[in-house]
Amino acid sequence: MPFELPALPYALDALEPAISARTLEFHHGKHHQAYVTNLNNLIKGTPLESQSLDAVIRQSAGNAAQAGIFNNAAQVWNHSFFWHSMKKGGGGTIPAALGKRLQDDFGGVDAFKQAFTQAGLTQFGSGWAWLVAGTDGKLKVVKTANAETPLTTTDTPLVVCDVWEHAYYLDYQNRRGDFLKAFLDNLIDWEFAAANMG
Ligand code: MN3
Repeated sequence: MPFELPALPYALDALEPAISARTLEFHHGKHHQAYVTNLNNLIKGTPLESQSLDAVIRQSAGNAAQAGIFNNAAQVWNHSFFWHSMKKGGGGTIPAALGKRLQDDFGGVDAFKQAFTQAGLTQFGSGWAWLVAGTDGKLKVVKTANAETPLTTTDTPLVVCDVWEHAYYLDYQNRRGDFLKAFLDNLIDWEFAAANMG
């Protein structure tokens, strides 16, 4: 059964003004859809067709002959995770358990935001900024290039921000830092991040 574009967990205009309906329309309806379509075309008639998305990502990772499959599969997964990393009225109260971890592992919410912003700003070219939990249980910020995803590592992703230009260019032009500030202050779904701590 081919993979399908998951519906957005909110209306196209739900994240305005931080992210416009026009950006979401293109980002979800065109970019995310294209990754789904490309993936389905690439795995058609192969054994990967019957695998889960996670399995396709893990099996194609690091295999140069399957770079196209990996890139599209990982981008399908990363974008679905990104939509759920945000909500209307996000950036509010942090669940106590997560707040304590941010305090213990970063020195506080502001220090976390600074580290996350720095990761997003210094990801040269296209990529992603993530809050993850390591196998030692400690929270940390990582950045990945292009389609790379913590799914292929031992880290557990908690929340992500897409820093590809298509994520913010219509609303912020070249101002990636302003987009990251809006993500952290007005969009981030702390409950989603906390739930992913397990
Ligand atoms: Mn994107």
